[in-house]
Amino acid sequence: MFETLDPAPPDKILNLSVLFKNDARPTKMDLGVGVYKNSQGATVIMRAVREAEKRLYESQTTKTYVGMAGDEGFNKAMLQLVFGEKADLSRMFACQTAGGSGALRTIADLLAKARPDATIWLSDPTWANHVPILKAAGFKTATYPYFDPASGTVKADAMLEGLKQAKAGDIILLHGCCHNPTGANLTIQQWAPVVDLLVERDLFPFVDLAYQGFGDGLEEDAAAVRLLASKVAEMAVATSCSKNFSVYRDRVGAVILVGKDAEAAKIAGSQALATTRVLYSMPPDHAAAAVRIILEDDALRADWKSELEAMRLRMLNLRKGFAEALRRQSNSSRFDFIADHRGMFSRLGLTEAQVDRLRDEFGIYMVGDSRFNVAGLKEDRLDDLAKAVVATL
Ligand code: HCI
Repeated sequence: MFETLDPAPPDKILNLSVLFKNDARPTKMDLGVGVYKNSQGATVIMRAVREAEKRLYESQTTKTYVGMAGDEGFNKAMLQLVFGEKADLSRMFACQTAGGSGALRTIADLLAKARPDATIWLSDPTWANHVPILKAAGFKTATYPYFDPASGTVKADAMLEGLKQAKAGDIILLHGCCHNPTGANLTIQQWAPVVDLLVERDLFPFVDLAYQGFGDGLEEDAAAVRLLASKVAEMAVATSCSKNFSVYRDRVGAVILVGKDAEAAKIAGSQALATTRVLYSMPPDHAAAAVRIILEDDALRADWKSELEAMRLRMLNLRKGFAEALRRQSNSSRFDFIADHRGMFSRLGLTEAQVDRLRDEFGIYMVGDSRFNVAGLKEDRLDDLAKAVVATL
């Protein structure tokens, strides 16, 4: 049996963490996997999460199943987080999933039941795991133009032209905010014609919202999803609590579906649950319960928001500081785009050979496409890093 198998290639992003751990150099820097770190390089448990876990520990009396959709209080709270506290949720459905990746795969399987012949269009570039997840659901994929490496901005006009290649009924995967891997995002003014095009051409929006709160703020980062929901008849959103609640290993995210009306959302939701039933039966509960406790409690919610905001502002400051350090060390404005980007990542625009050199010579770890994790930067080492980058140019 197993002799027929070849070894699977390692996940390129996760594998970097292993290489980093095995590097003995004290000056090494981990700018690889998208996990938030504080200025000491630690991924701490957020204060509100700790407190919610304490309350959960003290009040929980059973570990029996919660239900197919997970924690319904969590699901409602996620809908309010994404669409706003006062939003009309009557044609929305949400169910808890095992992380944002679990939500992506569940939506992909659901869409494959509804429209197996559709093509899913992805931004060029996109998160490396999007393609295998969508292919596993049986979809053909294609790309639309997105990032212009020369300017570090989104090619908004080319994107619109590219989307015109899609056939009615095709699915368009969009990063709701904080584009991974480029950090370059459409402004809300640039979103408007994209949304209009999707409506005109009957293209189905599938939004990956993994970094809400890491870009311009919790509400601002949901603006594109909210604009879409106000204009399109149907859409799907994969959300994640991994980053904004820092609960990575506990695996919490949600599938969100918007239907033509309440009845359509209910039917689509029942098929989403039939999908998770054959994937893993029921989602894990622990951190979803913690997130629900936080979002339903005014004081805990306020504390979570303020800690999340501090994380966001730290990344923004690091962006500014790193762009300035690169300006000093390179005597050029070539890297100024880093300060304009939002979210956890930007690409330096280096070749794979230059990325290898940064790792081998300087102990600086980033993904092969020169994507770096902003939260992995150290305030007091920005010039060291900038010098190393410039040395490879
Ligand atoms: C990322 O670094 O892009 C997000 C974290 C991640 C990486 C690889 C597999 C799952 C999650």
